[in-house]
Amino acid sequence: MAKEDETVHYSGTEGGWGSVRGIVETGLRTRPTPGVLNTLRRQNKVKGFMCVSCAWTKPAEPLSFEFCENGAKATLWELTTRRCTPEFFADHTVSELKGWKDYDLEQQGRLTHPMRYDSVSDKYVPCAWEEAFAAIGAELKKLDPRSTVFYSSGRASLETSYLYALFARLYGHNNLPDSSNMCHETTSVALKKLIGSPVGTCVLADFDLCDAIFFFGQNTGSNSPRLLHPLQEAVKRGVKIVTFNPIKEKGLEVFKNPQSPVEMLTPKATPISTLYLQVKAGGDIAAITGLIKHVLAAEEKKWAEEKLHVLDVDFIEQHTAGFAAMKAQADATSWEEIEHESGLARADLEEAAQIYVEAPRSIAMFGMGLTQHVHGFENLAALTNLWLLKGNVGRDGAGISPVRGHSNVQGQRTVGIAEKPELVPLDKLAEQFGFAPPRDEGFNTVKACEKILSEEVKAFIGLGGNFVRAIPEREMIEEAWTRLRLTVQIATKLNRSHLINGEVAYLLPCLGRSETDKQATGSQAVTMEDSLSCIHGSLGKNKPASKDLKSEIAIVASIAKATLPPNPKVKWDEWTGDYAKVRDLIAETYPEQFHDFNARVFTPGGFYRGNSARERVWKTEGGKAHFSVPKTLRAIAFDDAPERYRLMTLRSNDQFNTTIYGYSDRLRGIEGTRDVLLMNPEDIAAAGLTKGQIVGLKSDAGDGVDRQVGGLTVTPFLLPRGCLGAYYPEMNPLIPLWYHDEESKTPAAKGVPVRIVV
Ligand SMILES: Nc1nc2c(c(=O)[nH]1)N[C@H]1C(S)=C(S)[C@@H](COP(=O)(O)OP(=O)(O)OC[C@H]3O[C@@H](n4cnc5c(=O)[nH]c(N)nc54)[C@H](O)[C@@H]3O)O[C@H]1N2
Ligand SMILES: Nc1nc2c(c(=O)[nH]1)N[C@H]1C(S)=C(S)[C@@H](COP(=O)(O)OP(=O)(O)OC[C@H]3O[C@@H](n4cnc5c(=O)[nH]c(N)nc54)[C@H](O)[C@@H]3O)O[C@H]1N2
Ligand SMILES: [Mo]
Repeated sequence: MAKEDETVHYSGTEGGWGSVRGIVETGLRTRPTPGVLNTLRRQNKVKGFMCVSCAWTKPAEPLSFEFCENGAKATLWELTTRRCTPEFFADHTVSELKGWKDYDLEQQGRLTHPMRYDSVSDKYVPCAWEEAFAAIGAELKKLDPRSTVFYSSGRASLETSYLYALFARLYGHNNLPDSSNMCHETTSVALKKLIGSPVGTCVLADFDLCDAIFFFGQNTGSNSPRLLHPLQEAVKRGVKIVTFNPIKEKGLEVFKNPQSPVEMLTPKATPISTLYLQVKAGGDIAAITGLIKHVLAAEEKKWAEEKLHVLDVDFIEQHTAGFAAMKAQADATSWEEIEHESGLARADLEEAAQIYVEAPRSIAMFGMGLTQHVHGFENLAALTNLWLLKGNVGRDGAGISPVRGHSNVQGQRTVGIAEKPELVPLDKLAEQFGFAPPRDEGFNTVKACEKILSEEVKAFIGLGGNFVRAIPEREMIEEAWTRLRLTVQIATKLNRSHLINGEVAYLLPCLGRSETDKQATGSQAVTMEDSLSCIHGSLGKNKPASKDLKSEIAIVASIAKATLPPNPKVKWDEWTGDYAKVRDLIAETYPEQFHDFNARVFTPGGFYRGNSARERVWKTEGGKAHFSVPKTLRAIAFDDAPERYRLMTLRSNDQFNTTIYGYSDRLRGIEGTRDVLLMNPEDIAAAGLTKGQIVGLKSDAGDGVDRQVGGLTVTPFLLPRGCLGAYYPEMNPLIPLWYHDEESKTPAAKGVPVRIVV
């Protein structure tokens, strides 16, 4: 491995003054409204508003500032005083705006008026809300419901999501892809199949009881920084943290708590990971198999010497199936193969495994580094194997804990945004609303893209998000997109997806979560579910960015009303007037989880909606937790070949998905640009390249399609050999649409086969 001083890196710590500066710089750029400090003080507190950044949980006893650098940036971004007005659209054609960078589009600020695309002038022109709803309703009525797609990004509240999904089903389809199809869908599919619950099994209290935490492919310092506080507390208690990540991410190395005067004013900082292993991209199945081999060897030894167990044999016996086959496979896998595939030394894997062996209670955490692979399912199956061995599921202080992305992405699934009809209580909906819900499987994100390419899809509604920027195969999709009959985007800020329009196109501006939402019965609260399955109320109090904004609920309900025939059980206006009534509907559909919903909205720390796997009730085929035999040791679906690299598409510390706040990836030491290609110095030399050289990348997926991105500066970086890093979403044109997890169809954005072009 190359040495750090030969590479670009950050020499500070996560948190500390750097994160304070990060917030201030975003503040200077977005020019937030006065009173922003009061808003930040209310962030993630009871009766406050819930952060629009990540989905990490909101504790019952919050810190005095329960927000992080990136949460503050997200709030400042929403509270900007900049406005993207009808005058702006009068000055620029849509074709001209297509030439702008994503950053510059969003920098125009908050959208203020409903706009209709006028193809004659190639401009967005203002239109009245009622006119927009009537026109969209008229278009939808003419279409076959199954030729339409209702997408959602993971930000909309439980109330909006429930009504949006209900609208789709009343209209006649299950085409409800959402951002989680590109994200933790692998988790939802794998954990459901293996332990019978699609979500994580931990609660916050588990972090106070565990003895070890293992991180796989999750960049806490940038993407869920508030999680660093419980981690820091855990480290202080002596908890061992082991990280598997091709990149040495700062947040998992050391943390300087920006809320601790002692740490801010002295050189003091908390080291986070006890052991940090730079696994090859796609090498986790092999690495985990190595850990399993060591655990099994430790069991044999302990039994031989002391007649005691390392494994939780009672748990395995009572609660699981498939142990013998899994063990046989691990025994048959050689250490040579494991070392080759993981890029890690046996001794290091044994050291990590010994921490697992010795820890009475362990938590596994993971993110996109496991889910966004062709064999992402196998990554999670391997991890589940390891966790079942010691009964680390369904026990206090232990568990499997995916770190979710968008602030309500998990909750949307909970209340019906799902293309899979079996995940939704359709009989209950039929009874509640007096209709026959569609029972056929709808489109997920990849399927929606395929059907847009084949022109079977005619209309697309986007409830937030930036679909054409977030998906793979961008260029092909953008081209097909213009053949859609109808595109409707509900958004807060202008982005690329708003510039690729169907024949009839509307851009509808909505309130942000931090803003007052006044309806017929007064100011409304909304709710969301965090990564640990706790539900929180959120109350916006800021003055809306424009008097012409509507809430997401009002927009969804108005489009639905303009589309559907009257139904006495479906009361769009009444629901829009009082969101508590929507919560009553949710409670009626999902009584086990949402009983007394309205009474519990502002429970400190949220209310826990429960998880069967935590109770060791396995809602799986056969009623047991499943060990499985990995199909492969490599999460990437192609062989090594000369000049072929594994590209990981990465988030910087200065973006939220496709929203680019700025050009500073401080925690990786990259400043002023996003057009970089991170590469091991030895690979740079071996490829005959030089630091600073401008190169391009070409997809090497072997399907004959030419996919290229150029203009990248070769940047020496501490990565395993053969792995490259570059930023998402800029690299998305390189990812074939068919390159996704086999089981869940999550695009494989972390192991893209590429070549370098000079
Ligand atoms: N500030 C900020 N916060 C965010 C977001 C944001 O963009 N900005 N996005 C939100 C969303 S929607 C999501 S889903 C989450 C995403 O948060 P994460 O799950 O952290 O996702 P990424 O940043 O894409 O990458 C995760 C890590 O995986 C590592 N990695 C890549 N390939 C592999 C591999 O094969 N094995 C292992 N072990 N590691 C690998 C990368 O080095 C990186 O550190 O964050 C959410 N929070
Ligand atoms: N190559 C590659 N591709 C990826 C990933 C990757 O790691 N690598 N990650 C994937 C992941 S994990 C995800 S989650 C997706 C993200 O995909 P999306 O969720 O579709 O994208 P975002 O960038 O989060 O959407 C940003 C837009 O949302 C709108 N918005 C913001 N706030 C609100 C609001 O309150 N209401 C409404 N209606 N709109 C709002 C704004 O207009 C903003 O421009 O991308 C995926 N794509
Ligand atoms: Mo995500």
